[in-house]
Amino acid sequence: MTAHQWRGVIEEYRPLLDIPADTPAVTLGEGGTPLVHSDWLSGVTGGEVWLKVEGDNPTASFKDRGMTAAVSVAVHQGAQACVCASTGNTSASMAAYAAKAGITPIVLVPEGKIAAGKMAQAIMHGARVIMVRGNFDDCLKISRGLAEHYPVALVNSVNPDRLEGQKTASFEIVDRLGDAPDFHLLPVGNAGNISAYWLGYQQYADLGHATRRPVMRAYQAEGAAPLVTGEPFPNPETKATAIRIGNPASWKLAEAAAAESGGRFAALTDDQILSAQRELARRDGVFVEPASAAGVAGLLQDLEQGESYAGTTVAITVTGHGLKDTATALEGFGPVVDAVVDAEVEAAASAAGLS
Ligand code: AN7
Repeated sequence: MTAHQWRGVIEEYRPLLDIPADTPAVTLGEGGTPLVHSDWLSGVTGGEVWLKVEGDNPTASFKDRGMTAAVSVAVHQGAQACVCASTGNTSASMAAYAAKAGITPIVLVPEGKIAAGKMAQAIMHGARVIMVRGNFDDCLKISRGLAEHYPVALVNSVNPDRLEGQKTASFEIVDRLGDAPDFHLLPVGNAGNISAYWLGYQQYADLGHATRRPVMRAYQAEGAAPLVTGEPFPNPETKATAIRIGNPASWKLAEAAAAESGGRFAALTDDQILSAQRELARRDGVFVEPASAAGVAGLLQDLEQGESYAGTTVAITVTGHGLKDTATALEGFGPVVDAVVDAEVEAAASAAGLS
């Protein structure tokens, strides 16, 4: 028997993607990520809670799904360089796919607000990294300006090809569960992901692959919660730097996803987000970056506020890997090693509480 080799989201789902039919795929084998049953959250809710673990993508975040599509189309159309604004994950992903394609990646990031792992990725993949004295929203304006006036392809999620690749995550969830979940929970920053998930769920329902569409519930950090308040945040602030975004580009699409699905947006404190991150790592064995825990923190907040998920199926996207930002993860702990001992079994046993 030959094991099935996952071919990346373009080849797995090409007939369902609205990209030029003959576009060669620039792929690193993205997608096909695990849907992990959360025993912890299923127990807490009395429902079936599944985690879509997007940190298991080639550059360790969900961004690779959209990036394979955007870079493939850009290269097919003759691009020699691509540009994006980023809070870190988009730039890491873009740099990798540009490297694979042999084109130049240019990334604009807010100075001092990028997790070390993400910065390392952009640098290792050969990106020209430009630090901007400003926030993500400023970086996006500049990226749009560069793409307008210079021969570089813009691959932020305002590029519709990004959503085409990104929506494959919904397909995978339905393929795995046999139908759409009742609820889908996820973090929101620039709002490309929620827009893409909704696109995918609708498409699958229209094709008859799912009998229903999930209710979309999306969560932001309270210091960067424009979709909750209805107003842009000129100075967004949160320890979950990935979603430190004050004026999401896909604002209208995200609002439509929430409204059409009967869903909503809610805000979380940084403490709620970081606590959910730790609990998820300890209880389910899934280590995600801070922003990625917002869906889990949101579920817990909903329960506290009297919401019930009993008897329902819930999918939660955990968007990026915890190794991207170990500094923030470890902030909540004291000394990271419990004990230092001499190289002896007895000493280790005693320190481990075994004797
Ligand atoms: C881990 O990399 O916007 O609502 O520039 O990295 O689709 O923006 C990252 C966003 C959630 C929010 N979780 O998704 C960027 C960037 C993680 C993220 C989000 C991001 P969108």
